[in-house]
Amino acid sequence: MKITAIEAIPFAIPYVKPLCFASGEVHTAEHVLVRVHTEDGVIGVAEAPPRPFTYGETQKGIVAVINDVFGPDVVGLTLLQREIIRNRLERTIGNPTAKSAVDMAVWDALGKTLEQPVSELLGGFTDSLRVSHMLGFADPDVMVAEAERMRETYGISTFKVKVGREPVSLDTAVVRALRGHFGDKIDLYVDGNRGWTARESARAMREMSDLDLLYAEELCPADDVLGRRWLVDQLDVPFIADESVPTPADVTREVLSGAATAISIKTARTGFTASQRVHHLAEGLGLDVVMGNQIDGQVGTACALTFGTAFERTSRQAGELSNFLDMKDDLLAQPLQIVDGRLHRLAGDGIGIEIDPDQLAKYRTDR
Ligand code: MUC
Ligand code: MG
Repeated sequence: MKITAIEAIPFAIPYVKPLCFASGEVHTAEHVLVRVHTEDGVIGVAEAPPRPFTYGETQKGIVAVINDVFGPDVVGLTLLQREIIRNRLERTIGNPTAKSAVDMAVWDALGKTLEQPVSELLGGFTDSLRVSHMLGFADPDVMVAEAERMRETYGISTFKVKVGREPVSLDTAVVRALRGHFGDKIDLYVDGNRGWTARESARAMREMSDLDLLYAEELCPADDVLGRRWLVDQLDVPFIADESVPTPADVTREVLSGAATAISIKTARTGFTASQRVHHLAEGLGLDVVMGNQIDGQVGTACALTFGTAFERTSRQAGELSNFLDMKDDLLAQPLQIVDGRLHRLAGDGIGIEIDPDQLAKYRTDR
């Protein structure tokens, strides 16, 4: 079970259409495939999606930090020494997606070595999740048409609408159009990616108070400390902390200060090891959690599915597991299939995915 090498392979797959939101936009999945090799010939895989506008990581930076820092930290340890691995990776405060991809590739290698699915090693609660789809910025009729297509083609009926533009009526009009078109056939929540001030957020939430929203996510910056508490205090829906809680300690700080009342768990950001801690913390505090999407490809989505199916609390709400559908292509030998609005756990050991070598050769950018 000894880890002998870690590879960080950059690849680029274009999107059919860009995903735009208050903090940035994504046109191409310029991700990093991480492969952990063991002395037994097992290879664990995971992917790191750099989000420079959120965490400051870039594709080149992820490759460099894995090759120069995290790889040497981890090579020579065994797959069972995950707390030592975590301890060494956590010496670095930043680089959340690079650390998480290494952590999840180690878990994948462990599952493959033990011939067990990682979802069962983590908790094994259920075998599928309801899927929630993220709708990026667009005009109301375009958003309604996309939601209609997602419902008809994949049976998806939960939508997270990106908001945070000025004036707030640009976004509230979209949410109103979706509710008007679908009535109570869909569930809706909104994510501002810190685009509004606390005052704008309060105004927008008042304008949408008749639209039966499930949640509001990261509408204004957590650094607007008192404004954010003022906002969260007046809402009658849970307020999800996403990019303001990259570590379990951030969850404690934000929740105990009244700046959030629910948590987005993103395996791209906290891997499996730290996501377990975030989950347990949320359970102890009695908070809702949503399996979030760091605009993951199919490898990353399989990781979110693995974690989300492991626990009762992570499988209560629809998980954000569908934005890989906007990519032109992907790396998996067996593409993920959303059927009747659900994604089912994969049959194989580990995370349950297999990388198609021809697809990797086609999209990797280091050769
Ligand atoms: C989300 O939930 O915010 C957009 C930016 C990011 O960091 O993640 C995505 C989705
Ligand atoms: Mg978010």
